Amino acid sequence: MGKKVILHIDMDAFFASIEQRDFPSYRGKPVIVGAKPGNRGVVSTASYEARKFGVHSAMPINEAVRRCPKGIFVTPRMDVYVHESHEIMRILQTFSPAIEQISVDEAFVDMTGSEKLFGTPVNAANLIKNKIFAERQLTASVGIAPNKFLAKIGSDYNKPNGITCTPFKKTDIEKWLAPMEVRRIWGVGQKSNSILEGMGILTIGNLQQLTLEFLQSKFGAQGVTLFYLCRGIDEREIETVYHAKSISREHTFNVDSSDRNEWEKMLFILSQDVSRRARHGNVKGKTIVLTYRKTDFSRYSRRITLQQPINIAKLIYEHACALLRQVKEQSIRLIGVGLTGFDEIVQTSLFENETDTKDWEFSEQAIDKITSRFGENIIVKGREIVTGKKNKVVNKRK
Ligand code: TTP
Ligand code: MG
Repeated sequence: MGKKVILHIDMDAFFASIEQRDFPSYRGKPVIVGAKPGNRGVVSTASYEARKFGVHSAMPINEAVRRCPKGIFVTPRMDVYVHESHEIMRILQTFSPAIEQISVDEAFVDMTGSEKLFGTPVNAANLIKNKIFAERQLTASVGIAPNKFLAKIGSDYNKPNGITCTPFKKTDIEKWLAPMEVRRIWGVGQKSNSILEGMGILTIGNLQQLTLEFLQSKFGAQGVTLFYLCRGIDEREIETVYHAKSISREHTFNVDSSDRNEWEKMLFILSQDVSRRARHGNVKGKTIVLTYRKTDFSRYSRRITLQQPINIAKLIYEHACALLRQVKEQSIRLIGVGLTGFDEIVQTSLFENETDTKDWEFSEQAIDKITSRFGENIIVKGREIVTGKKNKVVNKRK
């Protein structure tokens, strides 16, 4: 059986690069996107110029001011970033149908067997980077590997604007991974990392010395995963929308948010994204799931199951808002919405006015078509106009 060719694409300093693209006076300068200086919030991301001063994601914003007093501090424009994310995913879809988006600025693309179309994997990676740059004026880094785990390490290996092809042979892979820090392993959180550190396990090479039995006794199921990942063995498939059992999107607020209006606004953006992906995958779901994380990081979800499966953003949003009204929390850290229950089609309609639903479905499909031709910002929906954030971008496009 031939090896797979998996690419992991990760945009460089994503939010900051968009700001530098849209505001030319920021280019070549330290740009820090995040909470307003003077507040207790954190840095979302920093341009590579700002990183030279030691500024990085999740750092308290006031520490960033101390380290980089001449930095340009910018408040995030989430709706612009989410739309940019869609544009990039749309470009990736022109290279392969097997795409798995894993965050706002990164995705796996399965390029196995595409050599006739796009040449060698390195050539394909260059084509992808060039297309993103030509259409969106943004740079990305790409990892090329036989699996998802190695591809993700690869994209981070030579950032920004780099391409890294990891080894493909077992012994070379183990050697390549050995000197890397354990925290590079995707899924090793701070807790496991500090346990491992306490045991003197600092590198992936150290981890490779431990037996399966030992790792399992220390970490349970995660120990088994660690045993394989530290050797670069990862059998996970690309989970496209077509194979997924659910489609969801979450957002972590920079600081705990107690503003219900902000929660709803974020749900609106997230619902549109979930809806678009469901329409793209030609699926409808009966269950809408609202997820939130309390300020102590504990995670909760509420769900509603309809009689009729849907994929319309307006309905996903309305049901998510109804679920949100049942949440009595004062302040939350994360909010998300998901659609699931794809395969059970029920004949009866929940909606009194079936035509109304069909109209929305039709209108949202039309929006998909228009945006895929002219770009995301050509159309703004009610809620975005009300919030007023989009107007500048829309005018620019007109
Ligand atoms: P990343 O891909 O982790 O970071 P990045 O794209 O800014 O920089 P690079 O990949 O070149 O290292 O995250 C993507 C975006 O997600 C980032 O631009 C801002 C946002 N983000 C946060 O808001 N908070 C965080 O703690 C992190 C890590 C990212
Ligand atoms: Mg990135």
